[in-house]
Amino acid sequence: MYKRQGPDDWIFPALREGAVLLVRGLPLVTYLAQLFGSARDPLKGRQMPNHVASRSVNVVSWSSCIGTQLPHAVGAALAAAKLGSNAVVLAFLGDGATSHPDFHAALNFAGVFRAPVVFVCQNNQYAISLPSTRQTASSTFAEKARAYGLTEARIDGNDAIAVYAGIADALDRARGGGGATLIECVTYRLGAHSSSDDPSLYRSAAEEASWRERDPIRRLGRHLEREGVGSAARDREIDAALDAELERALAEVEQDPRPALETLFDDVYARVPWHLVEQRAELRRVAGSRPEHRSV
Ligand SMILES: Cc1ncc(C[n+]2csc(CCOP(=O)(O)OP(=O)(O)O)c2C)c(N)n1
Ligand SMILES: [Mg+2]
Repeated sequence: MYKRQGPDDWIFPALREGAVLLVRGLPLVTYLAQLFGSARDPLKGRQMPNHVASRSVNVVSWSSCIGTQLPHAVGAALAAAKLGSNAVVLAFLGDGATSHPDFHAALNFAGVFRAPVVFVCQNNQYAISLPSTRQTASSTFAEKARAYGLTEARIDGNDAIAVYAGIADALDRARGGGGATLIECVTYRLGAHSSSDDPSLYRSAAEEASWRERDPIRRLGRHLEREGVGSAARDREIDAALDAELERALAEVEQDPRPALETLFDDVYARVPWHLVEQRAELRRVAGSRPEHRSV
């Protein structure tokens, strides 16, 4: 049986792994508070709304600069090994990140120093509008592992069970001292890259339709149904329960105040230097005399 990820393991996400925080136990209201940047947001409203992160579940913030998380992940993995911890680091990237120098530096370090890290490349065929055939002349992304002495794996990314088994296998190998793995999960981005993207400008409806038939969620649903542990009725029940939970959490977080203005000065210095103490006091005076600047 494969071992699951442990609570001491770290996750360095790319653009599309937000749900992992909830899977690892972050309360939904905390997740939403970060989207809203409200007082309950552990990052105090300073991070981009969809860059949700939390130390409580060992998930670091992702960066808008594609690929920068990869050397950080290797550093964290090497640090864990040096400290004698059993922790392994799981680092995610898109196909687009493989052209960034950080990807190559990270894989090289991971190979040379046998870092306990697993790289998961979500090859969804496009980096915004650029197809993966223009991203690389290699026949696969997985084979790039070979040049750096990593184990390579290529998985059907629309097969949830294959993804689980492949990643669990690589985590076991890393934890057992067997070195790093680069996994390529072959999948497709059915939606737009972002709200400002129009995929109809660079890909055909027929291509989208062919991938829609392989929708991984419906595929897992069909599998569970065949195994006798799922059904369309059960899915509807789960959807309704989740919708209700989300509605409740949204209603609660919408009532939250904004972070207090003086929190602007928190978390940068262990001891706030004198000039910032002065500025904080000045801010309190100004905000106190101008209600529109008060935080609540
Ligand atoms: C270093 C860097 N270069 C360019 C960009 C602009 N950019 C934002 S997202 C993106 C595409 C990323 O593609 P991929 O890694 O495949 O992720 P996907 O959108 O498919 O999830 C690019 C080029 C950026 N954010 N950072
Ligand atoms: Mg991509």
